[in-house]
Amino acid sequence: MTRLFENIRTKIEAGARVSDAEALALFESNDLLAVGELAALANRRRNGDRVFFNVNRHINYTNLCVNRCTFCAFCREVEDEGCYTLALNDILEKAAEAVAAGATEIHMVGGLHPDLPFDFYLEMLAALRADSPQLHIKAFTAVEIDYFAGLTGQSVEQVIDELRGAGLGSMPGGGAEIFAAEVRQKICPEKISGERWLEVTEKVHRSGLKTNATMLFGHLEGYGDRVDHLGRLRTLQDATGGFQAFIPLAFQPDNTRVPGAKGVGGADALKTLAISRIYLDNFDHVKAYWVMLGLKIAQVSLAFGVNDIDGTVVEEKIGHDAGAASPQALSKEQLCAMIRKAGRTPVERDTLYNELTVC
Ligand code: V47
Repeated sequence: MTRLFENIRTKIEAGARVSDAEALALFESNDLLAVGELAALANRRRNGDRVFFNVNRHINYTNLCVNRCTFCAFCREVEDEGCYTLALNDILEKAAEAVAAGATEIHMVGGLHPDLPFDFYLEMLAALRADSPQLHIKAFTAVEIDYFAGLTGQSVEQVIDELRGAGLGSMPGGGAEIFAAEVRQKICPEKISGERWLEVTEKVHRSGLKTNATMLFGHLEGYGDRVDHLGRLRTLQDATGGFQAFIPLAFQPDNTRVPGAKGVGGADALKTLAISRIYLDNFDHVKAYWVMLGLKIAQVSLAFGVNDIDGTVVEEKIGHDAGAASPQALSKEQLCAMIRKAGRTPVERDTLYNELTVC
């Protein structure tokens, strides 16, 4: 094991790439602190001691979804109690509240609604841009883009062009789940394949839009599936350079239908964040999404290679419907204090990682 850590340290110092076999060996290691130290080294060389956050607001415009992913506690069918679709005015009001609270971004995703036409999404973007031009709209995922292409009969490229024309600024990293087909088939059988997610994302990057990438972990996948997932992202990033941040999402099991899944422990969460930092040498940012990790693990992860702690969020449904114990919102001051108390320098950023203020 010591030899493994020495070899990886040498690679990090030389700017050389860690192999899949080495990443797997790190997952299989129980020396959490040694893994974390390597990740902290990789991050320090790239990002110094600064840690990013942003002031944002999530808006989930609908929870109606034609897919029935077993890991998802958020989605509903039309006849289900608790299903909703926000009216355009409500969406605009939430965005206006975000502006008043100093937000620079809205993060908008929703279910694959059975009936809403593509024009609804174009109108929503255009109205948001007209009403709140100072907000960057980060919305939809490769899953929605593929769905819109199917709805309209247009190519993925045409769909992206129209969304961009209406105000789309970038895309979050959701819908990636785990690419490995056998597990994907069990947790989201109707969702587009991992290959299709990567293909659509490549087209989004080629159109000039930045995206993030996620990995849902702690359900039925094994370490090999995680390494496979990271490997496919690293390969696509080599080709396009279009990913900004990688966000491992810790699975929340409540109200879901994944047999036997128990959720993610702190050690596994920290190890996964750390190995992501070590392996993804072509990603600038690894983000700890505090909603799924909890505040304490998110803060500790700053010593395990993480350099971004996401945002103020304000209203979160996907994780909380599945039992996330984190708060709904954090203030800018709380985020700054979390980062400062971990001995790091908090930097407010915008969606595209322009630095706004050090707090
Ligand atoms: O795509 C669904 C995941 C994602 C559960 O790009 C679950 O900046 C845990 O993608 N337990 C949506 N995770 C959230 C997302 C995201 C969040 C924050 C920042 C960014 C970004 C992206 O949440 C879904 C799915 O992978 N998810 N159900 C669950 N039970």
